[in-house]
Amino acid sequence: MELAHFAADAPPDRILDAIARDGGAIVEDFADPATVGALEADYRRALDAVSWGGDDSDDFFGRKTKRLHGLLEKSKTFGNVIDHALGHAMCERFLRSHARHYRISTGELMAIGPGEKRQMLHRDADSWNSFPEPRPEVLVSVNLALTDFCQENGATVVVPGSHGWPKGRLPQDADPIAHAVMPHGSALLYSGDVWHGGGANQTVETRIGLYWGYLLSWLQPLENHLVTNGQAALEAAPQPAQRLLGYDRVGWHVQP
Ligand SMILES: O=C(O)CCC(=O)C(=O)O
Repeated sequence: MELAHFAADAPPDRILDAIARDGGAIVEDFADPATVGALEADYRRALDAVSWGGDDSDDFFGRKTKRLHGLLEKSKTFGNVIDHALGHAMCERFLRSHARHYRISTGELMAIGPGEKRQMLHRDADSWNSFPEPRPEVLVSVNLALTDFCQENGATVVVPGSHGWPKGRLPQDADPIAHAVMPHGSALLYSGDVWHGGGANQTVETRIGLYWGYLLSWLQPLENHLVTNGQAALEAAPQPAQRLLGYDRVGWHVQP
């Protein structure tokens, strides 16, 4: 099974309809080559400084995976890429009926190294799991491929349609899965409710994905961006990025 693929200039509603139907879709050329090149160079430098697995190492976080946070401080290009028209369009469609604003919950660079096993399937929105059902959509996410993603090197595994499953239904081996196979510069856009996970990497190369998730503004982001990035990086960021990273005064006064 495959997720729908779109060119970056496809009508946004077609992309959003596919996400609503399948729980995820792939957009090619989501970021231009200069942006992808800058992000890759900055994060490869930062990746060299951390060890595989790290303190969080377990079957979920991965023993042959490297993860980075504080992504704005490590690359100012992060502040541009999160302010993406399709990211905003996803939020308008899936989040805005439940909130006046949305912001980034966490930015995470996920580098899946050679020999990494397939990650357990999970739903990102389960980080905010105390809602009565049916719960509103709380999170929509982007995983931007900084290297090519293929089935052999750990392309994200998605269970299409599973974002609509009732609470308590768990993925079974017989459920069809899709691998988010895509060239670098493409992005997997997906619902916080869709079951998914990192794929196994059976190659000798590292697969690098740049993740960020847009969250309803009245929920607690997983990352405290001021702590992970520091004030100087946030001060230097463009205003839309500051706002998305919670470095603004929204909420101090009533907005029309
Ligand atoms: O790296 C990926 O493809 C997805 C990983 C993931 O979903 C996670 O670590 O939460």
